[in-house]
Amino acid sequence: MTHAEGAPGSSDLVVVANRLPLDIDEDGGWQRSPGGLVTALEPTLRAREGAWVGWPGRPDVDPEPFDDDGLAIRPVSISADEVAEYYEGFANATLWPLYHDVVATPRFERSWWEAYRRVNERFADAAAQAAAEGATVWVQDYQLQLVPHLLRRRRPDLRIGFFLHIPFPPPELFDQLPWRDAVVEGLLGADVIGFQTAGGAENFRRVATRLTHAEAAPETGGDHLTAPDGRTVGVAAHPISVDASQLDEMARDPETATRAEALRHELGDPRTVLLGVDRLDYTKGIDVRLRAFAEVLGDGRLDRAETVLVQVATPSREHVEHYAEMRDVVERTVGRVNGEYATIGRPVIHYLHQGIPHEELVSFYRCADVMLVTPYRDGMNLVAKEYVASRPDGGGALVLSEFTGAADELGDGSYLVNPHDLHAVGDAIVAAASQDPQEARRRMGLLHAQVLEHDVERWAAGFLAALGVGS
Ligand code: GDG
Repeated sequence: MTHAEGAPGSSDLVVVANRLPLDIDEDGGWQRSPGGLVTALEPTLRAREGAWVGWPGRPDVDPEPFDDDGLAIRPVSISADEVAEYYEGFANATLWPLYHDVVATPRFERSWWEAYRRVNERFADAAAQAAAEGATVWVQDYQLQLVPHLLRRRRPDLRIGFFLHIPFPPPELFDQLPWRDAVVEGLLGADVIGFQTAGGAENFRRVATRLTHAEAAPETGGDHLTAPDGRTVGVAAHPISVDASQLDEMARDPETATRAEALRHELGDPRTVLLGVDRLDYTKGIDVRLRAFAEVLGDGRLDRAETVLVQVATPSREHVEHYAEMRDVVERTVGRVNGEYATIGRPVIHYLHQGIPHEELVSFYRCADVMLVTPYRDGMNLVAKEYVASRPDGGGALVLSEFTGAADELGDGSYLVNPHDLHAVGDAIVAAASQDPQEARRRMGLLHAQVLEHDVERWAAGFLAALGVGS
C-alpha cells in the first residue's frame, strides 16, 4: 500500500498524531490504547475511509500498514536515537517547558532540533501517501508543528488543520526559541489552527504577524490571518473536552456508587476525601497542593483525623531529567506530611505512583468530596472535566487553577485559585471542604451542565466544520 511521493492515497480524512490509537507489543501484536481523541474521531474516520498516521510506541520497529475494521493504520517508524532527541529531547525538554511558562528551564540543543525536523518530514511523507486527492488532514499537537507546511509543499490540494493540545505561550517566551521562525512557518501551512483558549490563539496571532509577513484579516472578524503566501488561515479557540455522557452514565451505575462507598471505607471513613489525579508532571502543581494541604492540617482548619488526600500520580516521561526531580520532590513531601500528621494505620495522604483502570478512576471521582486541580499551566486539563461529568449526583467540589484552559469554561462553579499563592490554595481547599450541601449542588449543577453540553464530540465536529468537513 505505498504510493510514489505526491501521488494520492485513498483516505478522505487523515489524522496525524505522534501516537497511533494502537500500540505494538514486543511480539508484534497490537493493543488498543483508548483515549479521548480516538473515541471522538473514530466514528467520523470510519465513515470516511479514514487513516491514522502515527508512531506505534516502540523504537526501531517498522510494521506494515494495515486496516483495522475500516480505519487505515499507517505506522511511522522512529529509531531509539530519535525517541531520545525528537521526543524526549525537543518535544519534552525544549517545547514542553517553553510552552508551559518556562516553569522548568527549556534546553535548546541543535541536534534535537535536527531530529525534530527529520521526524516531522517523515510524518509529512506518510500523511501525503495516505491522503486522497482533495482530502482533509488533521495534524495533532506540539510534536508535529512543522507538518502542516511540509505537507502543503508535498500536497497543495489538501485541506490541512492543526490542533495544539498544550498552551501557546506569549511572544515574550516564544521568542526564546532559536528555531521560532521555522515553527511559525510550519504552523502557517495549515488552513485552520486551533488552540485550547482564546488567549493561546491571540498569542499565536501576535507571534505570527511579528515574525513573518502574515497579516491580520480584519474582514473575518479578527480571528483569521493572511499568510505570507496569500492564503487565509483560521486561528481560533476550540476547547477540547471529554466523553461526558459516557462518564455520566458510568457514574450513575449503582456499581460505581457501591465501589465509591467501599473506597471511602477503605480510607477509614473520613469526613472529607480530597483527590488529585495527574500524570506526574512538574506543570501539574502536585507539590503546591501537598504543601497547601499540610498547611491547613497544621493550622487546624481541617481536622487531620477526619481528612484524607488521595493523590494518583501516573508515571510519565521518566527518562526526562526534570520529571525524575519532580518525583523526588513530590515523594519527599508525601513522606514529610504523613510523618507529621498520620497516626498508625491512618496516613493523611494516600499516594499511588501507578495508573489505575478507567472504571476505578470514575469511582474515585464519585468518592471525592473535593477535586484538586492546581497546575501552574495546563492547555486544558481533562481531569477537571472528567470529575465534573462524573458527578450527576450534584455532590463534590472542584478547586481549579486559573492557569488551566478549563478555567475559561468552569470558572463559574469551581473554586478558582492562583497556584503560586499557597495561602489562596489553602483557603480554597477549606472553603470547598466546608461548603453547605445546597451551595455544593448549585455549583456542581452548573459545572455538570456545562461539560455535558460541550463534550468531545462537539469539539471534534466544531473543528472539522471549521475545516469544511460536514458531520
Ligand atoms: C494534554 C494537555 C489537555 C491520568 N491518570 C490516569 C488516567 N489519566 C487520564 C485522565 C485524563 C488524562 O489521563 C490526562 O489528561 P489531562 O488533560 O489532564 O493532561 P495531559 O496528559 O497533560 O494532556 C492537557 C490534553 O492534552 C487534551 O488536549 O487537556 O492540557 O497537557 O484523561 O483521566 N486514566 C486512567 N488511570 C490513571 O491512573 N485510566
